[in-house]
Amino acid sequence: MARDARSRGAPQLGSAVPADGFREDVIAGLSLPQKVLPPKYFYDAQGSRLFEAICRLKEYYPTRAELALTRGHMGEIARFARQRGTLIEYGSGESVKSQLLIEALRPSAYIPVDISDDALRRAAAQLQRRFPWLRIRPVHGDFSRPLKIPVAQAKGRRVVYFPGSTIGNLTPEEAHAFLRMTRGQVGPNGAMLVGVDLKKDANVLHAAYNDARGVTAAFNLNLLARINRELGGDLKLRRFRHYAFSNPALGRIEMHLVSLVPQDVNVGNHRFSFEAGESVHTENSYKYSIYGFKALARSAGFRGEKVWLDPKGLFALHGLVAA
Ligand code: SAH
Ligand code: AVI
Repeated sequence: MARDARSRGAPQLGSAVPADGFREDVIAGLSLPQKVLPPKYFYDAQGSRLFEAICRLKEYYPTRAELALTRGHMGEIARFARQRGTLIEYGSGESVKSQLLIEALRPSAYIPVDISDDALRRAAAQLQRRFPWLRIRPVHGDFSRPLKIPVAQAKGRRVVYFPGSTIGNLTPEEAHAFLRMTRGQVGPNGAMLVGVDLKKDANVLHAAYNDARGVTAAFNLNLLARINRELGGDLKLRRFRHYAFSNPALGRIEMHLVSLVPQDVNVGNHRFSFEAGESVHTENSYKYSIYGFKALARSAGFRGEKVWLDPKGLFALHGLVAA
């Protein structure tokens, strides 16, 4: 079903979101011995706004670091990606970094893909105002499943852009499958630019996911609020606490929501019991060494050709070419 965004100046939104799996995934995830909820459901309109607020927090370094490295190396990044091709961006959100890339690459088409209808619409309308010459083909879709991207009429080299270390929210196996899919999409002459957060001091990571103002906690808890809003749940947010910790052995930050009391919750006509201290695992955020990410990319059919770092060495942008 294509959603209509044909108000003046707004690019039309294509949709590749299959029949809503939110209810099924919530019921299945809360039925497991270790309860889980997939992080892709964070991003309803409220969740997207909260993520944008996280990006502006002093503790959350990845956005600033990636912006700094993109600005600092833009000439080289543009020579690597080449001008006037097709730019496909996954998890585009606000498309802030994309604006720098669009300015430098002058692509013949820009295809932002996002599960957040709200973020996609806002970004596409803003980009169209800023770049009236640009052909924008937004796709409302879920990249954790095979996706068809409308590149048929587009000319030039295909470059997939995946910034923000969103790849870190996938397990390494899911990241491998995702990279295989994009390798197929860019074709033999294509390339990929992937923003990847680097492994670092656990204290720096801890602060980034436990900010003093509680915005990350609100982002995490919004998932329960979304279940209440959309699935008729009766979860009491005050009975859960945000809990995020670094797990260096598994190379990731984990986010959980911990039940503060023994309780039963209802989602539609399903009931789930929580012990005091029991958690729902809501997100992993994997951090990769440069070598580790290149090895993952290689296993999916890419060759790591370039790596750009921010001045503090916190974050990496990988330039991959089809191997
Ligand atoms: N690229 C931006 C936003 C990163 S936040 C940045 O670098 O700041 C992650 C983005 O990915 C959000 O906009 C979210 O809606 C989107 N996203 C998360 N899981 C997704 C999925 N499975 N399919 C499509 N988009 C997804
Ligand atoms: C989108 N993604 C890369 C963010 C991250 O850092 O894993 C989401 C996030 N979760 C908590 N803070 C930010």
